[in-house]
Amino acid sequence: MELNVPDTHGDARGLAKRFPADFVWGVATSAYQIEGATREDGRGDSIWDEFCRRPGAIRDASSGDVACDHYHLYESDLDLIASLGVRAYRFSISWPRVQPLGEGAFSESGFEFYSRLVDGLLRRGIAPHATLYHWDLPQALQSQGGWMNRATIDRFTAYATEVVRRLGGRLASIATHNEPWVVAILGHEAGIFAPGGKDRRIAMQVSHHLLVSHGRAVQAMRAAGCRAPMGIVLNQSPIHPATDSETDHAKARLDDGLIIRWYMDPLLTGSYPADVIEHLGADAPQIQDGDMDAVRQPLDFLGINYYTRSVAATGESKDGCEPRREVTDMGWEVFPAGLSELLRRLHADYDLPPVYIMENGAAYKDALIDGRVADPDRIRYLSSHIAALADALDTGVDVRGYFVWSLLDNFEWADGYSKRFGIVHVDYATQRRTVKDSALWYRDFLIGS
Ligand code: IFM
Repeated sequence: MELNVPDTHGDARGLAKRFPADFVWGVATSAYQIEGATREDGRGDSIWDEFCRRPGAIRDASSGDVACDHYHLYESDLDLIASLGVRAYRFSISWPRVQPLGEGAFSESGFEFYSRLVDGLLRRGIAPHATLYHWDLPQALQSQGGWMNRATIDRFTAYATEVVRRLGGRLASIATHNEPWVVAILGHEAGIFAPGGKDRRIAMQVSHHLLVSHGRAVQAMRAAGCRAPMGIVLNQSPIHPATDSETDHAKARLDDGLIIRWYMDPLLTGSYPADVIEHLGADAPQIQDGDMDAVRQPLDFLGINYYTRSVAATGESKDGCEPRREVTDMGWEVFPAGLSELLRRLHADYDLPPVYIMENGAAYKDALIDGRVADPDRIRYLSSHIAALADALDTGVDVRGYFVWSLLDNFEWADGYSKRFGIVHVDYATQRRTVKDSALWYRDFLIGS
């Protein structure tokens, strides 16, 4: 399909040349956001199925019940990925699809789906990068306390071990968790994501259990003989003070502690940042003997999801008169320089394993007109972030891969279907996929790489 894509092709090929030939270029999705078929083949309920039933929880009162119907359309979706020249695909495994209750019996049909998916990818020359937990905890485990209950750590470890027993030899990489900050804070303190909790102490305990479960799962998967590279995926952004005031600087430092160092420090150095522990006081998590050693497992890679920077504002600067900046449909500022800044900072502060940008992308109000979606803003967003990534590489950061979020428009959590992140448009009434101009740009970019 040749469309009149804005003239960025030459640039795209030039940009591609800034990366090594073995750099991994991919697209990403997650199970609950695209699969649908939530009640098929014995899949158990997840906390997101339950959360979506709560009046007012999801902006358009929708759910992932049908989503992109990828569970049924996966073969043609894999053809689509191949047609874009993309050679790596990041997806997540739905825990309740392969183990409906989160403990006990595994589902043969659930595992068969992922087995077919992985084989389908390999047949097309696309490397399968799996994430074990992209937020869809089996509801049966939530009924026993969810991630607040230490027993969930053991359940997750058992689930991870079974995944590698069945699929491990065919996977290009395995990430334990996607964005544990989001799970802990948006899900257990802010209450805007499943399971909808609003308690900081619980949220911080959950963050600790997520990290311990990461480490224990990695230990168990390696002990089971799995040789696939293992890591974790963190959402991160540099945090800038809104003004030069002391209070804004202090807030930026604290937010940096709560969002970046709270995860990076234990994973890479084996302890939580002392300033954050002090700030949390009675809300600091309870840590058992051996926990921190478990968290700090050698990582084969670190996954980073980057969308925007964060701005820390206090007092008056909160409603300050910042000039209006360019934002996406999420209201997130377009700030590509933040990606290189973040990577350089992590590289300077930690002994990093190879880094993969596991998500980067943008939602825009796309319109399908006469079979075409012209999305020049997304093309600019992607190309400017990829250029920022090249800058980071130039300064010596060991980045090995980049995945666009997302392959398809999909269920954007509490925003339902109101936000479109895909480089492929989905008409939810017909499930028709239309390649957006940005996907064609990415294809061209990949041809140059
Ligand atoms: O859609 C999400 C994804 O599931 C996790 N990272 C951020 C994306 C955009 O909000």
